[in-house]
Amino acid sequence: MKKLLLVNTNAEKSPYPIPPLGICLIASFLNGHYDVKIYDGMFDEGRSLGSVIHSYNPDFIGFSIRNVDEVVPERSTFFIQGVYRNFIEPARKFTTAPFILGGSGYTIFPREILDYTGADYGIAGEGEEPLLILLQKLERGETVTRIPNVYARKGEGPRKLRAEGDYNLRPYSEIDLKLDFNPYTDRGVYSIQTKRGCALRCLYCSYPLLEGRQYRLRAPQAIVNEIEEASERLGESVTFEFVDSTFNEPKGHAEEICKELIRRKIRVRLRTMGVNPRNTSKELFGLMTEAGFAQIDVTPDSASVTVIKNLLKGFTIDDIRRTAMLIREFNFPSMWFFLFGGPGENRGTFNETLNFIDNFINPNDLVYMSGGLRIYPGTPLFDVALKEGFISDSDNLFKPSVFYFSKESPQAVLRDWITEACRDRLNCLPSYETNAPAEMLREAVSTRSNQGLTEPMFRTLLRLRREWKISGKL
Ligand code: B12
Repeated sequence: MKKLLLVNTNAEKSPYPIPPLGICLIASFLNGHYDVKIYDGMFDEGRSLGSVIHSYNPDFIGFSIRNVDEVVPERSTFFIQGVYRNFIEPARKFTTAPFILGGSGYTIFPREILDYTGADYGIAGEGEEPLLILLQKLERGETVTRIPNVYARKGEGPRKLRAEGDYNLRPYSEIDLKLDFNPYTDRGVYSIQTKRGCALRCLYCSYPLLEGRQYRLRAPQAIVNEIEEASERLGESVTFEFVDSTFNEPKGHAEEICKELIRRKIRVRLRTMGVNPRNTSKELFGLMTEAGFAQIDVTPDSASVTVIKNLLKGFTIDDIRRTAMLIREFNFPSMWFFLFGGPGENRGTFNETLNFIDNFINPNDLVYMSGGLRIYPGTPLFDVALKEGFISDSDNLFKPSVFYFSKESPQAVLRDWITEACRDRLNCLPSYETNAPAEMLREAVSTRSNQGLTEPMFRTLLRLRREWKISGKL
């Protein structure tokens, strides 16, 4: 059997180290077809990649590329540089095997990243089936053209990206059996995907491009089986995190997952990002509480009637208000995400959102405030930015600094508004300040273990932030 080495090139530890779900799913899928080994660069950061290649001697190497940049205008980290320098360039010294790229970051800039790294092939979007087809063709020495989702270094890209078939029948990731999960248990999570696809059409968002526009749901029973099996292996300390772009879309799926967890009395810690205000209800929040959700992220982006309409969010101000009231009623620790600077943003709309924060959000909950919308190719925002003359056809969007700001909220002005708003509100953080100081993080970790606190980390950090501000330490 031919050998495939899959390399996780993501070494980013903020906000916490994220286990490489994508390549673990691919490894499960290829089981029986190829001998697959995973090299996890999260903690080793490429240091022993050369010796792994030397001893394993793979026939093919796949590199997973998750992040391109931080999506924060004030930070210019360009992750692809590190991916090349720490993984791809050194690996080339040890082997002539074909290099195949994939991952969400790769999918946004497939041609650019192939050119930047000099790799042989790239797969945009879901990796499982296209990778199997590509490997089989390579093994047979056939020419690689027109495989869906596959880019070749030389030659055309695929005509049309397609989303794959029945996601429900896929084997589980079994992340902890594929790599050393111990370093992730500290602050990390076990990632679970409940579906693929996003049918929403938010102006700036890349998710539908990455996952397709059609929902492909996994059966609640399979999701709960996966959680149960992993929790039996890993014990109670692990938190399961749903990584769906939007957890509660389409309506009913999240409810069914919670019901299955409750019915089978699975007692685990759960958290999720991407609670969309559109389909929140008393029933959903009640079920999430009973199922064991310890924390949720809510992502309205704005609470201005004009801006949410312009961002094509598909929900109304009433949906956001109802969500905030439900969160207070159920006392759900929540992180809120607001994104300012979209089309139509001005001082008035900014104030509308601030009023919402003041009147509806629990002061013990965290509010992230970002300014500027990253412009990705293929999104409706790209067309708006082009039409407004904000970018031109020849601009290189691959650079980590291409953001949209409305005419009435340019970058410097918006930054002042956000800084001032956060100064007066201790639970609000600007996106360029979201990393807690190392000393605060250490104190939070020791307070939590001394006092046996099980509250979400952000609540402990918020309390410390208040204490440090009052005592003048911050
Ligand atoms: C969930 C999520 C988070 C969660 C992670 C929680 C967790 N437990 O994993 C949180 C909120 C913490 C987070 C944080 C960040 N995120 Co995030 N996140 C996502 C999201 C919504 C889903 C990722 C996921 O797990 N998908 C499910 C898995 C199964 O898919 P996958 O890994 O992509 O793998 C598939 C394919 O990509 C492919 N594939 C993967 N690897 C390989 C390798 C090969 C060889 C092949 C052939 C194929 C292949 O096949 C896989 C299976 O089909 C994506 C957007 C999206 N819809 O993809 C953004 C996304 C990945 N995040 C992004 C970013 C930027 C970040 C942050 C840097 C933001 C910040 N400033 O803090 C951090 C980085 C964190 C870190 N340590 O790396 C960007 C990355 C692109 C970019 N612009 O750089 C994305 C794409 C969102 C966006 N803006 O468009 N994120």
